[in-house]
Amino acid sequence: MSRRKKIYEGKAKILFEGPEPGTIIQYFKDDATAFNAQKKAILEGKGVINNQISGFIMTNLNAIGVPTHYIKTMNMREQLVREVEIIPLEVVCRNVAAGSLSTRLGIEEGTPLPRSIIEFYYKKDELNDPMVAEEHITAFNWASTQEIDDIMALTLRINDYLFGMFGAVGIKLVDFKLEFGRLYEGDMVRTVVADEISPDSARLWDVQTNEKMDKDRFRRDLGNVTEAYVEVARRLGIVKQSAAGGESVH
Ligand code: ADP
Ligand code: AIR
Ligand code: ASP
Repeated sequence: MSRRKKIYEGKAKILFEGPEPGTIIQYFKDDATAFNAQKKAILEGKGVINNQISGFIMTNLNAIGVPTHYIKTMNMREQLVREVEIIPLEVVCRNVAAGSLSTRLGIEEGTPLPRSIIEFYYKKDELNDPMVAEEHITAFNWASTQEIDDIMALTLRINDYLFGMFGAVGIKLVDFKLEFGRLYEGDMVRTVVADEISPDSARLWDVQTNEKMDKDRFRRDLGNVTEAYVEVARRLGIVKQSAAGGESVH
């Protein structure tokens, strides 16, 4: 396992060369970071659960015809994905006011938004991922107008699908972040969903109690972070037991 070539180590994942050209292995670490890695911790088991949740969601997206980088889950912490050229944007979709939107616009957390809102952030840690407009994206050639159109259409489809999927198990999809990449297939380039979709990259609230079941538990020192992620996986039917009963991933 350790003889594979490491391509990149990020804050939450490591990328290794995959078995075939054009593939890579995403290894999910237990590291948690927030506020651009100013706050750090190891949350035992987080990587395992995010690997399972993200694999589950990507499988479902592939099944409904939303193209993603995901090929298959290899083991508890690793998944095989297609290598893409990452478009340097963090695409955030929001249904309910929270986090930076609440801070920036003075809208109380939990206020439903009149419609789903898509925002773009320039993926640049040194700059703290600043929010940008389409004008910046096209002027600086981070993505073409066509790619922005594809990204917006895919993001809205994903939001519709995930909102329903989480809603069915009593979870409100408040907001989430997506990354997209360019998948080169011969002369063709396709825009596909990359990275991960997990409680690290989404805000998930219990519908009944509004209890947070996502990375805000870590950001805001609410405790029981991994336990909340396991509960998300349990409700989605990915793990069988509750955290207290000792989960089993299948
Ligand atoms: P970060 O780089 O922000 O610290 P991670 O620790 O999650 O984040 O590292 C994963 C990195 O892999 C991210 O930079 C992400 O953009 C990149 N990535 C995700 N999916 C793919 C893919 N299919 N091909 C190439 N790079 C990818
Ligand atoms: N996000 C943005 N950058 C990294 C991540 N994980 C996610 C957050 C939240 C949404 O994007 O986890 O679900 C909006 O974040 P914020 O901080 O802009 O309110
Ligand atoms: N993951 C990013 C970081 O490490 C941003 C965040 O989720 O707060 O800072």
